[in-house]
Amino acid sequence: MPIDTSFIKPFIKATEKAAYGAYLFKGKGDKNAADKSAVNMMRTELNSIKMHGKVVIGEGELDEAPMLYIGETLGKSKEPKFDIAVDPLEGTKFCAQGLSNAFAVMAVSETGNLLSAPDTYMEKIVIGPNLPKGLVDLDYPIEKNIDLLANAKNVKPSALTACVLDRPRHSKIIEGLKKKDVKINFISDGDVSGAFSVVDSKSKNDLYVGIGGGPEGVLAAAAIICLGGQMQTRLVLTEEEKKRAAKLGVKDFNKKYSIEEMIKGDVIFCATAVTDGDLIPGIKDFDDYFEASTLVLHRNSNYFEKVTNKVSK
Ligand code: VTB
Repeated sequence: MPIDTSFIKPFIKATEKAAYGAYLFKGKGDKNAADKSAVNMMRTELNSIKMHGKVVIGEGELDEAPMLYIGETLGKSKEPKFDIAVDPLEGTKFCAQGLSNAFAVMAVSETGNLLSAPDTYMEKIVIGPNLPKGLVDLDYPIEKNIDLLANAKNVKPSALTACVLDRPRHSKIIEGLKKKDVKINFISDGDVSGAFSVVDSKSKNDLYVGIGGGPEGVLAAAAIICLGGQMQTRLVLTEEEKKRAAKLGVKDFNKKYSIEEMIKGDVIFCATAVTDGDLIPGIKDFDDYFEASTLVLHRNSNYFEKVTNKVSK
């Protein structure tokens, strides 16, 4: 069953409010305060919606997060039932340092349709739409993935650009990309927007690859699937984390997930910019209202808009 489009507006409001909450701490050097404020605002807003929402991706488990923890139920009625993935402040460092690309992000599906990824690392590889299914694979050497992608796009590897989180753990990937003369667009943080950049028509990235957060992987997948992109992921788990993953229902710790296995059925995705982003401008503050810009996607209705609203405080 698709999600009724009447829910789009209230969900946008939730990320708008979260973004404003974080914005109040923009450039103040305190990422925890910014995150807490975003969490608070988003939770209040979600609780005012006529739904029964369950947090499946959130701030952590109950013992580590008092609000928007995994399993928390939100909303003020018993129906309809939704699963909700939230990252009230994606890019806490960006916000605290007043840098671009901090967002409040959320995805909503019907019950059971979002992968319950634990808060651990996740390997990710993302390519855009209109490419053969299963073209690239996490188990192929990066050089092979580049050759396959270049071939499918009918260009030379040197014409491709890959987006990679700038981390020492990616040295092998970076080495391979350099060998193939692929251009690299390094990002310091924020791999939801990094992954999304591959499916946004304005962006020049052909590939997103590397290890980032698991929850961020599911959120990015929600947006990417709406635009027909492909994504493959695999959790990266320590022995301790395997126990946590098992509690969330993960049986095969080495499983490679396709995007269809991460996001089943219909989904709504909203991301409101806190600070100016590559795709949309950040919060603008006025006396009794603020202006917020949000990327909104709804899989079932093929809806993709960049929405700017004046929101009263
Ligand atoms: C990742 C990435 C996020 O933080 O979780 C990263 O998915 C943390 O990675 O988008 P490190 O542990 O290597 O710092 C973000 O970039 C921002 O929350």
